[in-house]
Amino acid sequence: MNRYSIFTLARNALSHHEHWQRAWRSPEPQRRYDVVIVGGGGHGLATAYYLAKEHGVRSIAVLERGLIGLGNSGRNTTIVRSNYLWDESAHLYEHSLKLWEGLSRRLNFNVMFSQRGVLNLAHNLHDLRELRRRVNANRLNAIDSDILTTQEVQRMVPALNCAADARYPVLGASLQRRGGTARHDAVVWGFARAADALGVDIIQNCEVTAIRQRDRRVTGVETTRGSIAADKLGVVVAGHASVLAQMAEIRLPIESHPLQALVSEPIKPVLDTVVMSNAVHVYVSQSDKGELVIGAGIDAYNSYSQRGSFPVVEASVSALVELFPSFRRLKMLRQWAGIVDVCPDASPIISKTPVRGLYFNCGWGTGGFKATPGSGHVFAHTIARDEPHALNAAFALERFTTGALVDEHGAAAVAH
Ligand code: FAD
Ligand code: PYC
Repeated sequence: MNRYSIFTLARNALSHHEHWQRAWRSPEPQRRYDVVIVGGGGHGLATAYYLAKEHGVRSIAVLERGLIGLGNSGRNTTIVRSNYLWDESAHLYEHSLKLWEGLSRRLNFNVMFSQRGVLNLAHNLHDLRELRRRVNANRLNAIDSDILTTQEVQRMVPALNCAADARYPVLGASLQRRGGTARHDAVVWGFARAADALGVDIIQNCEVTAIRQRDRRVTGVETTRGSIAADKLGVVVAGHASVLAQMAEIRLPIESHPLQALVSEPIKPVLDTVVMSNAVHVYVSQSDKGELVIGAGIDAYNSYSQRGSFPVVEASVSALVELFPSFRRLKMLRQWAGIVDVCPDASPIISKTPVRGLYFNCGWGTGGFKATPGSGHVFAHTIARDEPHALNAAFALERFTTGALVDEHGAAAVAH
């Protein structure tokens, strides 16, 4: 912390929380920008930051229909890891994990990245074989990944029921020690502040209602705050990607589903790692506040409502208390959902489109938080150079016509 930050902190501590300097400006939209990013989640803000920082683009706006970070970026369970099966995904997510490792320093904002490790449990021989296969693939990509025995898992997570007669016996687990969690709001705020400092206009309460194009070249957008012209348009709207694509007469191979999470009342430290079970569709970690952060698989139906249905939560909590019998007595504090956009191969789309100057970044489904810095980094490259970064070339729209899918259903961690 530098001298300026110490004095600022002391002044704010004594100020009764009044007259704080805004972390980012609230400018009126200009009539024209070189690049407009639609969507003020972590991915959109990271894209704008890297466009300004690494590609020298000086005229950028991020348009957000509500307040930044209130989409999936502020609704997720914050798990970060890079242990994906296929080389293409492993390289992309590992690029992101490396950026996470220096992010607080780079943004001068504590994103509370905590490398507490991520465990994936095996409950039968097939699970174990599948995890071994992934661990071996990870190691070939120089990604840290281990298989733990039942005893090692029990030592690491004493509260987990590893008894041989458990409803879901634990035959072992994979562990990525460099994986963990980060504070989701801080990631959004950190990128917003850093992008703003580089001159990016972050415009909230500004919904894009139409995409303008001439001769299949983008010319700008219509918004609830007027028309804005742009040479290039990057769309990063998570659960609403299909809606924006339709505005440009493009059809994406995406389905939108609710994905739910919930937290318990806060308790003393009981779990210092992340535990996931793909087979029983539940995962859990403990936040710094002491709440257990619990998640489920997607709700199977398509919807744009950020709610989700009770049976999904009920099934996940039933599985959780089988795995952690002592959690039975906890009260749940709150539940919520986000809308996730899922591709047929459970991999993202980071791509140019048939409309020149129009780029889409979407389809992260249940797993895009971990990709926030990496996604922004390669998407900025794609937009600035009008060609994919080497790390996102495999994630172009063309794969749905060539058939070169990157099937990550096994590593996606949450059932869909
Ligand atoms: P968002 O944060 O949703 O941002 C998109 C923004 O676009 C929104 O703010 C929205 O308001 C805006 N927008 C939409 N339409 C318009 C429009 N017409 N005009 C202007 N703005 C518009 N991933 C992990 O890696 N680990 C996890 O543990 C994890 N857990 C999850 C748990 C839950 C319950 C959910 C819902 C998701 C989880 N995810 C997880 C997935 C992750 O949250 C997302 O992949 C990621 O946050 C997407 O970020 P984003 O910036 O693309 O989207
Ligand atoms: O992608 O690791 C993940 C994840 C965990 C919970 C939701 N997504």
